[in-house]
Amino acid sequence: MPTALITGITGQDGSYLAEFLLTQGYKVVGMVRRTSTVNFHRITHIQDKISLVSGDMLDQISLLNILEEHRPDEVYNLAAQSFVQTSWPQPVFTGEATALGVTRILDAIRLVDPTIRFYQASSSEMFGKVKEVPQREVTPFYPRSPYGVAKVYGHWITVNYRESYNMHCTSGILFNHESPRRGLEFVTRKITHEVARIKLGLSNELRLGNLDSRRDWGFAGDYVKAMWLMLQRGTPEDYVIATGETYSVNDFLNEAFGHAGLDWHDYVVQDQRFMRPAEVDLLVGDPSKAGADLGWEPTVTFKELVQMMVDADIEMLQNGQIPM
Ligand code: NDP
Ligand code: GDR
Repeated sequence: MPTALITGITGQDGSYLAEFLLTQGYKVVGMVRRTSTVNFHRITHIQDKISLVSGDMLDQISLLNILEEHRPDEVYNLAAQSFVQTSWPQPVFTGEATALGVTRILDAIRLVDPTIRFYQASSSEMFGKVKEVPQREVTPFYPRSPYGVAKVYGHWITVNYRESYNMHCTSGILFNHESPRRGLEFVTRKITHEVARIKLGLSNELRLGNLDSRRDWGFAGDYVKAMWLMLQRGTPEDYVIATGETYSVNDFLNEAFGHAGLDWHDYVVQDQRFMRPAEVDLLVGDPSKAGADLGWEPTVTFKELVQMMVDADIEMLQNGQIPM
């Protein structure tokens, strides 16, 4: 039975990846950081099937000890300060967790067992002010936030360990992927959760920032499978994972409110607080290399994704559940 270590298992992707690896027969070890309140709501349903260990991307010793004790075959490094907007007021913390954290875990792997296969959660935010459309593995980076800069560091240190130490290190350049488990602060979930509240008479306003930015939105459940496929390759390489389609925040609003029988113009207010100091206007990925090498393709359309999220939020509120 192969063993996989997931950092960031309490996050959106960590929970889907853990579920997927269990179906593949893995022993799943998840690293969680100490918090004063337990935040295992995304993994409660599988908690008896996985092992949780305590560690932090800021603490090298904890990473070394976890690797020594559990000797994983594969490490999926999903842990990060992942909210772009927070990276401006917290640029140093973002760099510590999202950039230097990658070096900490890579070097711990090098010391404990350099044959461990490693996946790094790179991001389309690295393309930032895009240099070509659509973006491919070879498109130059131009990050537009401290988060994007930190991810570029994480990306290149992963490539560097692959080339310096001949380690099986892969960087997946994933475009935005969403689900009913998406954090409430990200624009898609913020919209679908508020649509549900408005529909149920609990709210009558949604305050947003830039409605014109365009993203390539896919379903998180599809994207974690691509992470695993990358580590099964004999030769480690980097891959863009995306749908190849782009929609604006406006389009998302139309679809989400429309699905609930509402008109977003009646509820949405633009608010300066949610505007960013620098914006990434347009992202759209070209996943053809992943299609050719990994046989990967997305299975959920934009419309299906939005409807899935709205339906899940309405159901969650109707059942009185705490939002994930
Ligand atoms: P989330 O924000 O949902 O999850 C982030 C995870 O990282 C959480 O489990 C969090 O723990 C953990 N974490 C944060 N800081 C630390 C730390 N110092 N030590 C240990 N754990 C820490 O992100 P997603 O699941 O959406 O994304 C997963 C990864 O993929 C991230 O690296 C993100 O940057 C990247 N990515 C995501 C994309 C997306 O569209 N979702 C696209 C491209 C890349 P806690 O629960 O305690 O906060
Ligand atoms: P992003 O996701 O920055 O692309 O990063 P987010 O959903 O936060 O923003 C997408 C776009 O929507 C605009 N926007 C708003 N965003 C938020 N959060 N809140 C608002 O009120 C709002 N109004 C408009 C933003 O300006 C932006 O243009 C996500 C994260 O998961 C990263 O970790 C990951 O690397 C990238 O996707 C790929």
